[in-house]
Amino acid sequence: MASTKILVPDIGDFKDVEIIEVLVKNGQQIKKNDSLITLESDKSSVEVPSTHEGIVEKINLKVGDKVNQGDLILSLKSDRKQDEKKEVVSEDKKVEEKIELKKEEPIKQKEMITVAPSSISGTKSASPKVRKFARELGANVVEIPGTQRAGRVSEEDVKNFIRSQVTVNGGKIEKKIYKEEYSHEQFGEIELKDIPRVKKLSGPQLVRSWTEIPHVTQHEEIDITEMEQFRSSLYDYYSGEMIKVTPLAFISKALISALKEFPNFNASIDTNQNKIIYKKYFHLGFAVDTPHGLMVPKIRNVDQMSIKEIGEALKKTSKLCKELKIDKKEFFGGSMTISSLGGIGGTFFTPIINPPEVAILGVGKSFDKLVELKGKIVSRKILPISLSYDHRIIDGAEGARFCVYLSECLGKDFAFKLAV
Ligand code: CAO
Repeated sequence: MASTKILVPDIGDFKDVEIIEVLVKNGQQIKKNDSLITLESDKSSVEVPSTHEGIVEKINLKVGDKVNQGDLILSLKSDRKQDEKKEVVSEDKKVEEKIELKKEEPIKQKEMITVAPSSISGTKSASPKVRKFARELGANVVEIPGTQRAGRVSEEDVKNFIRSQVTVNGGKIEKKIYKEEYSHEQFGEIELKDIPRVKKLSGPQLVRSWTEIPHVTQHEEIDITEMEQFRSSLYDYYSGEMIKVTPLAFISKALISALKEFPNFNASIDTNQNKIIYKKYFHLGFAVDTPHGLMVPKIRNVDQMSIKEIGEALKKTSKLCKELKIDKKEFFGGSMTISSLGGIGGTFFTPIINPPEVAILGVGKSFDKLVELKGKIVSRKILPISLSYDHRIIDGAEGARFCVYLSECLGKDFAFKLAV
C-alpha cells in the first residue's frame, strides 16, 4: 500500500475557486472517477473526480476553502501495482487517450473538443442543481455524457442516462441486467473488449431516438441517369481537368431544395414548451464513418454553396472527424442528416433519426436497372433512398410528397431544379 496525493487539476482561468461540497470521508474506499469535491465559481461549478482508487487517508480541505490548480485535496492509501495493472492499454484506450489529450486543456479554452467528451482532465461541468439531481438518482455525474457546450451535463442528460441504465417493472425501478441463458464461453473461444468511446457516447442517443421517436421509413428508387452523365462530365473550365464530385453533393443540393419546400422537415420538437421549432437556416448533418466510430457533424449554410463547394466541405469535414479535430459544436443544431452508404454498397436500410432533428435521409449505392421507357426496354441508373421521419411531426402523405420532390430534383430535369 502506497500513499497517493490527489491534487486539484487544471481548472482553466479559474483562480481561488470555492469548495462548496466535500463528497468523501476519511477511511472511505473510493474508486477511480468517484467525485471528491465540488468547486463553484460565479460562472459554473465542477466536480473533481479521483484519479486513483484506494482508501481516503486524510482530507486536506474543507467546505469554504478557496483552491487553485495543484492544491492537495487528499491523500489515498492505494495499491499502486493494482493501479498500474489497470493501465494496460487496449487499442480502444489509445483512441480514448487521443480524446483525453484534448481534455488536458483548461475549461475556458475548451471550445475545440472532439465528440461529446464527458470530462475535462477528469472534471465534469454541471450546475449544482443538476449534480444534486444526479446524486439523488444514484448516478455519478462524471459518467454521464454531457451534450451541452464544452460537455456540460444538463438535467435532460441525467434523465437520458438513467433511462438507459434502468427499466421500470410494474412500477418498480430495476437496473437493466441482461443475463444470457448460456454464456458465450460455453460455445467456443471468445475475446472481451471495451466498447469504443465514440460508440459509448452515441449509444444512449441512438436508444433515445429509436425508443422515443415513432419512425416511419419510406423507400424510393430515383432515376439519376442524366444527373450521373452530367456528374461524370464535369471539368474545370480553366484547367481543363476533370472535377471529382460524388453524388452526395448533388443529393445535398436536392435535399436543401426539398427542405425549403417542406419546412416541417427542417424542424425540431421542443418537448418542454410543447412547440415546434422551425429553423430558418440550412445546416446539413452527415454520417461519417471513422476508425473511432460513427460521427455526425454538420456543414453550415449548405444552401449558399455550389455543388463543388459542398464536395470540398464534405472532404474537409470528414477529414476533421477522422483526425478527431472537429469542433464539438458542429455535432449540434443541424437541419436534417444524410447517412450515405453509397460509397460502400447496399440499397435500402432504416436510418435512425438524429434527435432533435425530425428526419434523416439514407442513401444506398446506385445500380443499373432495365426499365420500360416509351415502349422500349432501356438501362437506367437508379439511386435507392430511404427517408425516415418523425411521425409526430410529419405525416405519411407529406413523407411521400417529400420523396417525390427529391426524385424530381435529382431526375431528368435536375439542372433546372437545382440550377447547377
Ligand atoms: N452510388 C454510387 N456510388 C457512390 C455513391 C452512390 N450513392 N455515393 C458515393 N459513391 C462513390 C463516389 O462517387 C466515390 O467514387 P470514386 O471513388 O469513383 O470517386 C466512392 O463511392 C466513394 O465515395 P465516398 O464515400 O468517399 O464519398 P461520399 O461523398 O459519397 O461520402 C462520407 C462521404 C463522409 C459520407 C463517406 O465517406 C462516409 O463516411 N460514409 C459512411 C456513412 C455511414 O457510415 N453511414 C451509416 C450511418 S448509420 O450507422
